[in-house]
Amino acid sequence: MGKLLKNINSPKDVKKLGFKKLKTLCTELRYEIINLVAKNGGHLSSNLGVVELTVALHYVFNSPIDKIIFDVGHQSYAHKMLTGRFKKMVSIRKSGGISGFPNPDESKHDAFITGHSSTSISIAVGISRANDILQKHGYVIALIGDGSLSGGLAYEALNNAGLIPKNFIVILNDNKMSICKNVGSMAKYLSKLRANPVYVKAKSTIKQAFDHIPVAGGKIKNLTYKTKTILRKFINKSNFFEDMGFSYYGPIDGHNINNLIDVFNAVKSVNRPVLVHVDTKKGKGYCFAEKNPEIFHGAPKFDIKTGCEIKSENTNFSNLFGRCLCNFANKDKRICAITASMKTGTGLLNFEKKFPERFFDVGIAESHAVTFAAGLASCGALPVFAVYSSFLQRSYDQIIHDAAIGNYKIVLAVDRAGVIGEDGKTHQGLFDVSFLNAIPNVTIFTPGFFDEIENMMEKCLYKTSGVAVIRYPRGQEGFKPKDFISNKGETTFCCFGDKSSKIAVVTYGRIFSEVCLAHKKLKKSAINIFCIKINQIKPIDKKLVELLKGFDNIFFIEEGMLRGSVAEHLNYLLTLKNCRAKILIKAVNEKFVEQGSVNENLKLLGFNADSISKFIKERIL
Ligand SMILES: Cc1ncc(C[n+]2csc(CCOP(=O)(O)OP(=O)(O)O)c2C)c(N)n1
Repeated sequence: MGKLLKNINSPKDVKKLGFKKLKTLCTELRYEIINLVAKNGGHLSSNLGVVELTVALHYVFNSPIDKIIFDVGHQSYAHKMLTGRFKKMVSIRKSGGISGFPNPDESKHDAFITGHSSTSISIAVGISRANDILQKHGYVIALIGDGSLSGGLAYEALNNAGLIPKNFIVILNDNKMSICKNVGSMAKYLSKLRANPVYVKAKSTIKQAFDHIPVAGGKIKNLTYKTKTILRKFINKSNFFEDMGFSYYGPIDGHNINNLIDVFNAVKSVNRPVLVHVDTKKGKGYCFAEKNPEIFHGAPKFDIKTGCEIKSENTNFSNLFGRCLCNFANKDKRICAITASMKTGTGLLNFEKKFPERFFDVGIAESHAVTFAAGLASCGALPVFAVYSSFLQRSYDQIIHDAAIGNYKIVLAVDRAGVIGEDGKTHQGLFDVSFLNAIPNVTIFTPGFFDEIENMMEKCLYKTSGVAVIRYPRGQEGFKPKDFISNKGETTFCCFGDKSSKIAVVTYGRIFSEVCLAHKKLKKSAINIFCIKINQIKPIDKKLVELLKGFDNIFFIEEGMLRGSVAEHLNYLLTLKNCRAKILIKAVNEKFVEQGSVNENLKLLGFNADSISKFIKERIL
């Protein structure tokens, strides 16, 4: 396989192919994408859905002069293969390898870095305006999914984009899915557009329709092929996108490459912003992904023949959190759960089944989720918003302005805290502690072991006021020494190791397991350390500061950013107490952490047992 692909070094080579060969190219791309994701894991369904779309874009437009911006960017594998990276794709998502998302450092054809959703139209508006100011030429094309169109940023951008005079194209890739089935009024509206009998039955030709479009220098004539697709504009003039200042075309069949090419060619000449509504199937061409696009949205390695995961995850923090929340919700009818399009990843599937009237999927709308939660709380409900650390970044002002200032009781269950592995720098969960640390009326709990979740959840729900945060990593708990007494997260901090030691090693969350392993290693070199695990990192218990005052060496190991860290704050509190200990902090400083497995990331950052013991050994007084 890959006969054509092997010879494609840039989009110029795509343009040389005839229509028949373009179809073969699509087949090759699908084959390669399936094989690649089966081996490396990655975003399968979304990539299979945009193969024809991507080929058509590179056939018609002229990247990198024309800029193609992929929203989220998880669907850019075919684009990468067509832009000189086919042979390097084996390294996708691996340490030092090709990114699973667009990355301008990797190729001039990746117009902009993406990873979080709903940014593409804003980016495109910026590029388009810059082109005007700097008198540069070229089309700007934003590719956005129907799921990402549930994010507020997309509407702010549409609001600005409607006035752009030309060369501005939004392609709405409508596969009816976010990660799960798409939700909300816009999803319903799109289904109405798709279900319109004109789309389904029309026999008109594109030529007939395009004859009416005002273009530079007259009307488009002589389009050569016939298709059932007709431009909806002429059948139903009133539609949301038209009202926002766009010329709307579609829906068109996103797997018919000839159609796509003709429509893209035609809209090039429209002197208004254009929105092309493309109907695609998530997982197209791989039966298991077509049947179950959600499982193959972000898939671990799998067996191609059976579609089964090679390594499935057992009990993990996310599903334990979900179970625990259900138990509390059984007893307390005020409790509701909120997700921003991540119900499976955050462990809320059972909650949805058991308490559908108290479950809210708000779409990819993290900012709204927090303010919505504050609104619920203001009237006596007890909302829990489960969200990945990285996506919580979207809600910063809402946490301060809408929840914390009013001291409303909302719970943030912050999943994927810490390094997250293969998705890389756009998805790392390394900032939440720093940005939450600055906000008054916020309490933060950090379980490192499964048996701590319940107590900490209870504290979040009933024993704190204001914004209560419980943050935990992806996956399993780490090493737990047999003689470690955790108090199941009841205390604000707990300890392990040699009480008479003058060396304290302070940490929280999963890194405590690495510190305990380092304790074992150091013991072999006759170095005894006292390990402290903080369970409540904000506010810090005064008793912890008193305890730490008695040590000669204090090491803080923190899987998060240095600035705004717990270590930085504890250091400050110790200075106020005239503590004379030598204090050293290991945290992430002034860098974005690249992709790699979690273990590779932890090692690279110096957070695994080997690095921690070395760090301590080399620096003790
Ligand atoms: C701000 C933000 N929240 C959540 C996510 C996680 N996420 C990645 S892809 C995706 C679904 C996107 O749906 P859509 O735009 O329709 O693209 P599709 O995968 O269906 O092609 C979600 C929720 C994200 N990337 N960014």
